[in-house]
Amino acid sequence: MQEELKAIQEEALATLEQINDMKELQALKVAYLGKKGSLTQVLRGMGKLSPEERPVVGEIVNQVREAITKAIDEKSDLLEKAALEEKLKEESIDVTLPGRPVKVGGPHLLTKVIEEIEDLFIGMGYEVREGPEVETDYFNFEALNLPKNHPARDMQDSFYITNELLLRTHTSPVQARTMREYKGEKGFKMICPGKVYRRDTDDATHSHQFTQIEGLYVDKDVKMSDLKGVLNIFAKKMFGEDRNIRLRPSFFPFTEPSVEMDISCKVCHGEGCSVCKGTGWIEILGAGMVHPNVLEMGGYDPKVYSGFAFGMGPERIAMLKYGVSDIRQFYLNDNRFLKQFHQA
Ligand code: FA5
Repeated sequence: MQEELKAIQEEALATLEQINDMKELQALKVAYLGKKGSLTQVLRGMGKLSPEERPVVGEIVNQVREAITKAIDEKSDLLEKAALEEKLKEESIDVTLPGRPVKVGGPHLLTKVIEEIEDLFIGMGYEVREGPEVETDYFNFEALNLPKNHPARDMQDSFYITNELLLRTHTSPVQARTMREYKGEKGFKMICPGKVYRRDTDDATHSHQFTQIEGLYVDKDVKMSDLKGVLNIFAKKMFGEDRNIRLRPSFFPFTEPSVEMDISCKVCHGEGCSVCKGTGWIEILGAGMVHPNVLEMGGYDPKVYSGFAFGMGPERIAMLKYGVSDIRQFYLNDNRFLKQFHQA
């Protein structure tokens, strides 16, 4: 029986040598140590041994079982380690491989120009305000010295929602709203960027929806020369020190006197070319001294307070600054156009 046990041990260890995966190892464990395994079979035969032989053989059985168990455990450790190494090898990352490029977006050109203008005026002490795009007839027109049936209402064709509500045609209603908030008690400087809507036919320089930036400075003793100074700083910072500005008389019902501001043409520097239609100048905004009626309706005493206001179109400014020849490019979201300005 001792021989038989030794043979089982040798056979088990030899088989173990050949094993290369966990399944086979499990099968081997069952074949030798399981309920029906070879070692168990031998143990069953121990009943036939004499009482003296039993402890001796029992001890040998235990030794054989221990030896086989130990060898199986060692093999199991080895296989697990090998499997782990294999997995790590498969999942390893080659850090020297070039990375996949991540496409980086950027703000829309119009957003950049609006933010640039905002920064410029914030630097001169202006606060940035907002107003509703769906506006009342009162704030869009009446509070700006444009009573119902006033012929100047035709200057801005409107999208009416009801008799009293419309999509605002300009950012000027925010002038009236801000004056009412300050209740005529103190001076202030504000700008208001935002979307506006007009029944204009779309072409290279007109859109039915576009943006404006309104500016308003109300205080005691604000003069036309202050307006000229601020617009001059704005134009030079925005377009370059070598550019000149020109104010032409104009008409807006909410300012008196009213002006339009031209900037010297970037291409011909005032000589006259096709970009400026031969005039040497390009119009970029409307402005003027706040009309006394508008100050009064806003709660300010026009004998004590005065103010200037301006309204510009950031699309037109961006077109001039970056050489964009068609306003519709701003709204098409064509990435070939937009990405040219990500680094601008
Ligand atoms: C106004 O809207 C006045 N509210 C501006 C103003 C404010 C004057 C304060 C005095 C005091 P105007 O209609 O000219 O004015 O428009 C101002 C600017 O908006 C224009 O100079 C132009 O740059 C831009 N603009 C006007 N219509 C369009 C359009 N259809 N598409 C794109 N830009 C436009």
